[in-house]
Amino acid sequence: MSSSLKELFSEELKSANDVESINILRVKYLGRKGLITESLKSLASLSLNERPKAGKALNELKVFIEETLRDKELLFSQKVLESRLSRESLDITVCGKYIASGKTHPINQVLSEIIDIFEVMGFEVEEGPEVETDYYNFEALNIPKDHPARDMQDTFYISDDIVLRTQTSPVQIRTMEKNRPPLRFISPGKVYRCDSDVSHTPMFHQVEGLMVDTNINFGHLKGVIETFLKEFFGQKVGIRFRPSFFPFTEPSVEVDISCIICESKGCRICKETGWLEVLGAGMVHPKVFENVSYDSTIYTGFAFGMGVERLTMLKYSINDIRLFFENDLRFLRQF
Ligand code: 2U9
Repeated sequence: MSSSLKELFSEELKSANDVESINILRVKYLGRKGLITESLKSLASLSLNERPKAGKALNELKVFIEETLRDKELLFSQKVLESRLSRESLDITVCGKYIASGKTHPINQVLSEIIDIFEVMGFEVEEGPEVETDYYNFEALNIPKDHPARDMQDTFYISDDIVLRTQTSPVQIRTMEKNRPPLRFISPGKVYRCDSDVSHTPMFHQVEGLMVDTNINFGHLKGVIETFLKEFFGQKVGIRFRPSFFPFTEPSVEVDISCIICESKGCRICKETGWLEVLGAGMVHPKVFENVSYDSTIYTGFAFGMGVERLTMLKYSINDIRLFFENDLRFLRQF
């Protein structure tokens, strides 16, 4: 039985000339229903005398087939590898391929930095629509239709009643309408004004902030603004608050930092004053609280607003705001 099987195997092996056909032979002879396996099972039908001899011969054949197939498989896979190695080559002296990778725009980098600083002080982040109603952009903020403050912000009108928001303050109104105090959040985002020169673009970014609770006073405003400016411009920066006017805050202030370009010696950027205006702020006007049905005899709050492009220009000594939007990679790659 085993000698005829061995002959059959040797015959078939002659025509096996790749790894694939070796595997087919392995299944045919050694598989669960293979010839060797089946022959081993049929040993049971032999007489007790014949069984040991036939069993031994079959086991020897099994080992022979296993070893022969393993050797042949190794040989064929080596041949495949050798032929691949002779066909393919790798020149390790060739220069690598340059793969351009994108990165965050400087304005978004600074925006993230501003958000991080306020988040550490416990401020949440709120967002809202860029196309707004006249009510949320102006009326609710104590800027009625014929108010001169409307001329200060050259508005893009979509229709009589719909505008591109000129500030992110409408987000504060919407958030106050939906929640009750205490509130502490900032609203970063794009705003639009019909204006264009070295320091103005029709679209720019603002971060406004609001904190409302019982007993919030001007000291809280000063503390938060000073902490922010020192974190952003460095602990040594000088800070001053000047009285100002906004329809939505009373009292109102504008905040200056010591000129970081000339170290307060006087230069073109600070107009020889040694100071740079960086943001506006104030205590929320009682009219604004009335508009969102907050009792202004119980609640007080402070608000502030800043332009992200202006802060970025001061931080990195950039003299033309339009550079941010021209997408010149030589400029953008520097950040
Ligand atoms: C509510 C009440 C009050 C937000 C404020 C300013 C002062 C301010 C300017 C800075 C530079 C706009 O980007 S900029 O041109 N902003 O001076 N903004 S107080 O006051 C608010 C906001 C929302 C409900």
